[in-house]
Amino acid sequence: MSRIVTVGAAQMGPIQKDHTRTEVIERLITLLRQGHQAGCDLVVFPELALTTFFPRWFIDDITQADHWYETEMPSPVTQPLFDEAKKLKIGFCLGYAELTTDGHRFNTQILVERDGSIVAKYRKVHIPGHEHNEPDRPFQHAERYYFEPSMEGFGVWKAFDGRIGMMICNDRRWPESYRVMGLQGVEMILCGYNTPIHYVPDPSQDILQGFHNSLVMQSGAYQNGSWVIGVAKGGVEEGVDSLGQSMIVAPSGQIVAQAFTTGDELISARCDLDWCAKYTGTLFDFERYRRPEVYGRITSQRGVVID
Ligand code: CDT
Repeated sequence: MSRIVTVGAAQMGPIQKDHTRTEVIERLITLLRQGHQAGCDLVVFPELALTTFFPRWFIDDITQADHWYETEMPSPVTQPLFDEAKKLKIGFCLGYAELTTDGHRFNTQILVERDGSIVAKYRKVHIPGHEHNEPDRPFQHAERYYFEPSMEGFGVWKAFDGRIGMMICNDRRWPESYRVMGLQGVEMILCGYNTPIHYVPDPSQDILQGFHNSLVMQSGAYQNGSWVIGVAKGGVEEGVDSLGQSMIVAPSGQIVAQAFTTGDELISARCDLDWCAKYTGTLFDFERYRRPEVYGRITSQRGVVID
């Protein structure tokens, strides 16, 4: 038996500050059409796919940043993407900045089914970077100023004839993200990212960005017997170079498709969701082999405690 979902990882090149939403939506629709040509059931777009990565600038009055956020989804400007996807019978996953009616700001990703219905909304859990202006940096990574962390955590939803989970960028570096979804039987995890090559707090990590990216997604896939779809917004955006290397990772931990540019590029793979059971039914049979009785520290403490 096999349950095949053909997935497109729709990597994007940079979105500069003066690019309009309408221009960006046109690019997304082009990628969606490429996905249709490749026979995709689902196309995954990056984190903050509608705008430039605005947390690289700090502003004292956050309301001056409201224009980077979406207050409704779909909206008049994003509706053409929903319409085209429905017409092509392709689902999609889209990352964007969300401003709620009661004033909360989240880094959000939605999952849309082939019939155009929004089946799930995920809000980023692990918010990296800093809260305050750090003027000595070459660029800011003030996500902790612009977004509050989700209190909803990691869900898994029935969609695309399988069990689909989502995470966003920095979430992929944390094994807990994958495991919480693994414990809900996840079969495919969708993850958009914006990863600057230059890591200001420790530049020795710059050369390792690609290695760390594949390291975490390949191990997360393998250790939880899940497909992982990692999708970048790469290239030089407003002077900041960001990692491409979007990839589709099998439950074996193997990379089955990978982007070779840092621009708009669609890669795809036929993902057999039944392949997950080869891992979750053997080495990673959680019910048989996990030892939650000795994992208490994982949820009872946050930082390191030295006895
Ligand atoms: N967007 C995002 O989460 N980027 C982070 C950069 C970490 S450095 C502040 C990432 O983990 O790739």
